This record gives sequence, C-alpha cells and structure tokens, in this order.
Amino acid sequence: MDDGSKKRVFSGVQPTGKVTLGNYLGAIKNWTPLQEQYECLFCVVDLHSLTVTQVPAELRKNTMDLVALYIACGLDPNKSALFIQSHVHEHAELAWILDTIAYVGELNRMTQFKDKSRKHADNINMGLMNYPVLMASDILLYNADLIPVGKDQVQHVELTRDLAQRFNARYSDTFVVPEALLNKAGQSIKSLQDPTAKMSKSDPNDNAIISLTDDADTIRRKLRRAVTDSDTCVRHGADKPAISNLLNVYSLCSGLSIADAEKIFEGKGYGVFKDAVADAVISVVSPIQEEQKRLLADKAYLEGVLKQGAEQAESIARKTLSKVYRKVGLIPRIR
Ligand code: ATP
Ligand code: LTN
Repeated sequence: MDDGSKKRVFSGVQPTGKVTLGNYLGAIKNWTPLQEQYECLFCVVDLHSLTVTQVPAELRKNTMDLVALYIACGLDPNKSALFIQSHVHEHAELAWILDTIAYVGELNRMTQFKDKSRKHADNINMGLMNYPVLMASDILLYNADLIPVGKDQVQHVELTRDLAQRFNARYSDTFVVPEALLNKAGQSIKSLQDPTAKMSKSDPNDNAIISLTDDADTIRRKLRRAVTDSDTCVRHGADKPAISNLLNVYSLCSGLSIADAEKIFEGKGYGVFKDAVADAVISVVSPIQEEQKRLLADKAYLEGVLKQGAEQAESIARKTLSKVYRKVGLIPRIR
C-alpha cells in the first residue's frame, strides 16, 4: 500500500468451489506484476458467492483456501491489501446507496444474470440480480482506477462506470470512473469439453475444468480426454476452437509463443501435443499447490494477513462511505 500517488487496482474472485486454471491464467496470474507498479487491493468476495446456494462449512473452507491461493500465486501481503469482503462492512452499505441509482432494466440485461438465472432457475434471488451493484460498490469504495478481470466481467465494469458517472452527475464529483484491465491472452480459457463455453468453477462436469487442486495424474487424464477439432493438425485458428484453446493454455504455461508452439508440434499429432500441454500445466500448478498447502497449515499467519488487509481496506472504505452518506443527505452520527 502506498501514499496515494500511484494508481489504484482492485479485483476479486468468489470463493465458490475449486479455482480453475481459467481463473488463474485469466485473472490471478495477471495481478502479481501489478503489485510492483500500483497500489493494489485483492479481495475474496464472499458476499457475492452467497448469490448461489452455499453450504456454510464449504464456504468457510473455500474462503480460506482462496486466501492461501492468492498468496501462493504470488500476491504479497506486504505489497497489496489482501482481505475478505465481508470483513469490511462498507461494501454492503455502499451497495445499498448504489442500488437506489441502479435501474431494474439495466440489471435485468446483464449477461451473467441471465446465464445464472438459467442455471439456477430454482433460486433467482434478488442478490443474483444485485450482484453487479455489489461489485460496483467493491470498486467505487476504493476509487480504484484499474480493474483486472477476464472478458466475462467487462460488462460489470461498464455498469460500474455508468453508476459512478450517474452518481457524480447527481451529487457532484465523488467517484473515480474505473477502467477494466484486460489481459489479452488469458482473457477466456475455454472448457475442455466444449471450447465454445468458458472454463467455469461451477461447471458440473469436472472433466471440463482443470482445478488448481487437481493432482498431476488428474490433469494429464483430463487433458488427454479434452475434445479436439476434426483434422489432426496443431494449429491456432477460428476454425479450430478446441486446439486453439489448448495452444493458448500451453503458451501461457510454458512461456513460449503460440507460433513457436505450432512449429514444435508440426506433424506430431494430438497425443504428443496433449501430453506436452499437461507437462506445462503441471509445472505451473504443482509449486502453487505445495505453497498453498504450507500456508493453510499456518492459520495464525493467514489470520494476521487478513487482519492487516481488512484494516488497510477499511481505512479507505470508511472515508468514501462517509463522503457518500454526506452527499446524499444523510446526517452524520455524533459520537
Ligand atoms: P463461477 O463459475 O462461480 O461463476 P468463475 O469460474 O466464472 O466462477 P469468478 O469468481 O466469477 O469465476 O471469476 C474470477 C475471475 O476469473 C474473473 O476476473 C473472471 O473474469 C476470471 N475468469 C473466470 N473464468 C475465466 C476463464 N475461463 N478464462 C479467463 N478468465 C476467467
Ligand atoms: N464478479 C467478479 C468478482 C468480483 C470482482 C469485484 C472483480 C466481485 N467484485 C470487483 C473485480 C472487481 C467475478 O469475477 N465473477
């Protein structure tokens, strides 16, 4: 954390199950270098995860697993504020104020709301519809400038911009209008079973995703079973969505360019290629798993990180919320 001269970065992941290779390559991996340049806050957004049914004990476990994973992936508590969303109550409070300027029509149009309503037709709760407003609250509370997310979240950042501008126009300049920071290569890692769909934590088909908790044998087996395209050539292209996805994963995990990878696997066939993708993925995932395991065994350390992170976040959030309360006409409490 810094003195305010650097641009501020905010992002988060929901503790909803096993974090996938998509989450890692599309989001968390890209956060670590930002710590050197920006003032960063990285959050485990537990309140968001309540929008789909959770088993309380699992939510608790997933939350701590994700905190440990953040650190294992290279987020450094001495450089960034790492915290749990529900530890800073201002997130829920600002969401209420933003709710009063968000229109039902615009929330109803959100792609993720429509997708999740279809997937969870028995539980289309108000929280699911409100999800993007809580996300806007996460971002605007800290006046974050840059929001590193995958492509699927850009629409929510756009809504955040709209809400910030609407509030600023109605109540005078208050919020920074944030921008999404997209990492081109990792912006959408696809399902191993359906390369037209994104790899998603909540996919009921376990073979479609590589979880960061999968062991080496499981990773290899899932990659061997991954669907392929009609010919046998290892080439990137719009007509080859499945192999393009695997090439993308290979390139991001090995550090080689896609063009170099195409040359290496020229004439080699899918079997050899898939094994090489597995080797590359395992070489990235294994050290993260070991470090996560080590961290989870040190509960006192993790609690210390979370305490410090929440304090850093709260000191910013408190100021923003009281400014907002004042601007909309609420009377400050006398203490
Ligand atoms: P869920 O299945 O519960 O909706 P998810 O896998 O989509 O979860 P989120 O917690 O919604 O994960 O997303 C965390 C971050 O990971 C976001 O920045 C999102 O854009 C990014 N992300 C998620 N899936 C992918 C993917 N397949 N490729 C690239 N980035 C992704
Ligand atoms: N909706 C995001 C998670 C999220 C987030 C945020 C991301 C919640 N609040 C604020 C960036 C900034 C998702 O990835 N599903």
